[in-house]
Amino acid sequence: MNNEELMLRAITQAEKFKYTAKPNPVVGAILHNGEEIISEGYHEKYGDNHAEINAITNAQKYYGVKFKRFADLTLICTLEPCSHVGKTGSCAKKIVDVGIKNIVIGSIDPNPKVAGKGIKILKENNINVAVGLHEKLVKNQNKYFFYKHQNNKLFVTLKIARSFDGKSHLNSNERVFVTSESSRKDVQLIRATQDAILTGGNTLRNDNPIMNARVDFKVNQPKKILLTNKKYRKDLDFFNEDFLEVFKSKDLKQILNSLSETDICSLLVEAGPKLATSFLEARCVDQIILYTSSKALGKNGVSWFKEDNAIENYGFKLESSYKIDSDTKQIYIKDE
Ligand code: AOF
Ligand code: ZN
Repeated sequence: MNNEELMLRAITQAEKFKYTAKPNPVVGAILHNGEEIISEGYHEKYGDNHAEINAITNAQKYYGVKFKRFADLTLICTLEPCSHVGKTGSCAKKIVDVGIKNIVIGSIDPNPKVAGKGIKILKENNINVAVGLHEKLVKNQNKYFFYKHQNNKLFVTLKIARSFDGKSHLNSNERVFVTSESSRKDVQLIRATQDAILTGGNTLRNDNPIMNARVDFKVNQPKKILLTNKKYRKDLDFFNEDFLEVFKSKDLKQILNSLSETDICSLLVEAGPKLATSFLEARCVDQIILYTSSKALGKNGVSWFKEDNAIENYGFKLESSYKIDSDTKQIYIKDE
């Protein structure tokens, strides 16, 4: 197996941990001697060891058996080894300490805490470093992480579920399911991919939502954020251990800026028509996921938007369209 094949393997295997590593990137590392893989390591869970540390620890079991010196091995890393001491130690320093001399990296880490500093440490210690093998795949695999650090803001997705006649809910606030069970299951999968979910006081009061990802696999649950300047009950399920913060301000840009100081990269907005419209008007949305039911809510329904074609009016274009039972799911992205 050559470096390219092993990089593809590291990328593919790292993908398994995309729901548990987030909001961190998924990262894979493989140590090989040109003929065989000595060890592999992955960043399996947010807060746990980084990929390189796992690969080095796993290799140490074969020290003197499968290899004599780390200097005889090549390390494949999908992402630049970190320079900082975060929740665990610095990967670049560990690589220097064990004496690895050859490294192939997929992409530079865009996180300003690292961004080239890891590679600098490696080079200063006379390690051969090659960067850029399957860089695009690594960037795509960690889309939200790269978007955040390259644009200095979160990637914001707005979810809308509407009836055939463009309504969100009944004006009596009586709870009705607008879209099908399969569409609602799909929303759970979307939640599982996100670092945080934001909702407003009206949704909290009317629906009493838990706003977690109810899926049958392990997830580092999205952090929950509430936007309201009115009173709310604090004994609701929403305020469990994944609850992060309540914002009273109406300044959405400022709220998003303050969230981007945390390690959150992606945000799902699941709110009612008023807050959804505020996000769109403030141009704070990168993507809209729209579920449309085949059923109408009629004259007692509350409309999402004033005009039927509102999404295009906010500067979005249709990217893809799917059928879910009798509903449709459409993804809109910014028309730039
Ligand atoms: C690596 N290897 O496997 C990963 C890296 O909070 P911490 O200490 O876990 O650090 C998280 C940051 O480290 C993350 O934002 C990204 O810049 C980098 N991720 N780096 O060397 C890894 N997952
Ligand atoms: Zn690291």
